[in-house]
Amino acid sequence: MLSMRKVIITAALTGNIHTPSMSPYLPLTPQQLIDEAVRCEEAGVTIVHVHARDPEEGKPTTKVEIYREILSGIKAKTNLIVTVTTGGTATMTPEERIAVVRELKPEMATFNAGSMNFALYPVLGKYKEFKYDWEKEFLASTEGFIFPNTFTSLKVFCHTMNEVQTQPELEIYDVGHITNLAQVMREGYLKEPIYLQFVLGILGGIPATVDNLVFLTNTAKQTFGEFQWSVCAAGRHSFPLGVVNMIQGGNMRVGLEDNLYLGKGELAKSNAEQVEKAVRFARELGLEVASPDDAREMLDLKGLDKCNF
Ligand code: KMH
Ligand code: ZN
Repeated sequence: MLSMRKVIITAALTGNIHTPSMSPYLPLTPQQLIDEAVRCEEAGVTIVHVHARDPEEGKPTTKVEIYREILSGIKAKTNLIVTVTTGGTATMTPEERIAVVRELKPEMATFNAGSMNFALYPVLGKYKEFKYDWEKEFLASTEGFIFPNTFTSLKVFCHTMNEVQTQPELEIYDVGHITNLAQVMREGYLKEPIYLQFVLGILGGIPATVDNLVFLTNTAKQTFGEFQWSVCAAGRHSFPLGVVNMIQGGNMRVGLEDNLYLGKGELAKSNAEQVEKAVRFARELGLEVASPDDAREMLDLKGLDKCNF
C-alpha cells in the first residue's frame, strides 16, 4: 500500500502581534499557554510555536524564566515539539534575542531572515477601547518600527543555534529574505537540512496571494534545491493559503498569533479549534498529520531529552 505523505501542523499559540483586547481567548499566562498546548496536542498538532507574555498585563515579554516555566510545563504534559520565538522586542540586541535559545536549548526556534517594516498600526481604527494602556501605545509605535535582522545578526543567531543544535525555522516575509539565507549558507553559517516558513500578509512583507506563495516556493527551490517548508498567512488568508500549500507539498501553520478567527466574524475560542480545522483539511486532502516524533525524524531534530528545560 502507498504510504500517505505526512504533513506538519504548527500552532502559534499567542505571538506578540495581537493584544489582549482583541480576543478574550488569547492565551497570556504560562498556565493558559500550557493548557492551550495540551488542547492542541489532543486536536492533533505537531509543533507549538511559543511567545511568552507578562502574566499581569499580557504584554510580550522576553524573560527567560517565564519561557522556562512555559516550556517545562508543556514538556511535562505533552510530547510536542516547541519552536521558541527569537523575534524579541524593538530595543533588543541580537544577543539578547537569542538568549532564550542559549539558555533553554529548544529543539526549534524562529530565525527571521531579513529586516523590514513590520506594522500593525492600521488595526487601531478597529478597536475603540483597550483593556491596558500599553496596547494602544504598542500598536501605534509600529508605524515607525523596523524589524532589524541584518547579516551580522543572522550570523549571531546561526552561531548559537548551531552550538546548541536548535533547528532554525527560517521565517521568510519577502523574496529577498531567500537571498539573505543563501548568502549566510554560502558563508557556512547556515547548515542543511533547512526548514522554511513563508510568512505572507504582514504589512511590510509580501502580500498573501496564491501567486506570491508559488513565487516564493519556486524561488526557494531554484535557490536551495531540496528543503521542507510551511506557510503562515495573516488573518483571513491563514486557511486558504495553508491548504494551497499542503496541496503543493508543504506544511501548515495556524494559531492565534497570526489569525484570531475560526471563520468569517467568528473568533476562535482556542488554538485547538484552528488545529482541528487544519487537521480536517489535511485528511480531506488524503494527508496524514505528522506526530511530533514523525516530525523529529523528518526535520532531523535532536530530541526533547537534549533540551535544557
Ligand atoms: N509572528 C509571525 C508573523 C517569530 O516569532 O520570530 C512571525 C513569527 C516570527 O512568528
Ligand atoms: Zn512568532
